[in-house]
Amino acid sequence: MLDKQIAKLIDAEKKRQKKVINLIASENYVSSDVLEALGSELTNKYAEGYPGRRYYGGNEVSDKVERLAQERALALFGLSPDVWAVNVQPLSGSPANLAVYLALLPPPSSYPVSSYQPPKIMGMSLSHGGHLTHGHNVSASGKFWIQVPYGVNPKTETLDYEALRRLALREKPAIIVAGYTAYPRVIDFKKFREIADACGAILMVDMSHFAGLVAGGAYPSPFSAEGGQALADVVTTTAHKTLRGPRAALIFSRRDSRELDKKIDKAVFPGLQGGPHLNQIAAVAVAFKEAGTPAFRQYATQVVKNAQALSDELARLGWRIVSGGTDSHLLLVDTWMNGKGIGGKEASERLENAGIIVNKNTIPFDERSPVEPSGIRLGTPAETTRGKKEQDFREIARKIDKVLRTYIDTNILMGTNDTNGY
Ligand code: DSN
Repeated sequence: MLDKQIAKLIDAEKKRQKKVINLIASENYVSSDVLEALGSELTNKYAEGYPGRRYYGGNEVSDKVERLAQERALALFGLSPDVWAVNVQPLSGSPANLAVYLALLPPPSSYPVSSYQPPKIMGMSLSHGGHLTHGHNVSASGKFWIQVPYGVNPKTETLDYEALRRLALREKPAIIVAGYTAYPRVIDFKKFREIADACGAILMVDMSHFAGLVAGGAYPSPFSAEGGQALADVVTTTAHKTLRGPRAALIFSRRDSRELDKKIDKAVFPGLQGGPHLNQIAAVAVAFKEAGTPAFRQYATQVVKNAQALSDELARLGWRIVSGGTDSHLLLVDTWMNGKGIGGKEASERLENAGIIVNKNTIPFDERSPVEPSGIRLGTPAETTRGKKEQDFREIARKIDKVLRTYIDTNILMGTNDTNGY
């Protein structure tokens, strides 16, 4: 590369990634084929529109790339193109979710001004593990529409489907969103389907975090239940988390008389985006071919086993694991433990100094703030890609324990256990 400054920074980041233990639950390491597709000449091309319906000439290759990505996306999740459509153009997860709302929730202009009530999006609160785009008021999803927030049961720290049903029947949301960024347990999509049917809502599943586990058969499918029962109406996902692809997102929608797919296509382009990033779409196609292999199935199973080993060992060492464990690629550790431990911010900083990268995270019913929360979120996808197994994760748990205990013991000795301003 002629640009030495950027070359140096890329090299520094490459070295940093190699050196650390990466436990960020939403990160992964892509293959060199994915990188090659991302860095290809496809980045030079404008292809506004959809295959066969572009606004620029010269798109015969673009059409093939996009169609191949669509075919592979449907095949990866065992979906028939007669039943499901997929849009592979969203640039990332937040715009994908926004496109769904834009497509399916009636805009103010369709009502007389005096009678307009913004439609409701029922989504999990950020502090319980939801995502900003599930209706939080700092995101466009909570500014243009109204969030009906839900959370977990205070005792079990897991979803309480009866409480969800009552809330949905009372609030009558237009869309119910399932699928979270910091919820370690499996989601009962059948129960969500029943709740959505009971209140007439569209069921949207944001499977960004666990999509790779679904593809690898290590987590329940949000598309349909065993026996073929239809579950979600719309499924969004990013490609770069457990799916181990490039930064990108996709929207799957059920084909029926509601024409969800047509509305979603229009919302993505021209509603929200211009030209698709073809290099990114090609890289998605590459990643999805990789994710369809037996090796990826083994990877997905190992990701979950590793998270369980990490969780069990931390629990054995005395740490409180939110909900008592994990069924997925991530776990939440209550490091604060009512003031007897260490705040999440401090914990993540101490761990980073020791070469272990995690993120601070609120825990359900957190009494501290999102900037100084009570916990940390740990995930196993990235280190599992590097070949780590259960014994490696038990070792990582012991390292985490040692770093955090050293800090706590030092501060208790100094009588300054609480350094987070509480
Ligand atoms: N930032 C992602 C995560 O870490 O979960 C979600 O967008």
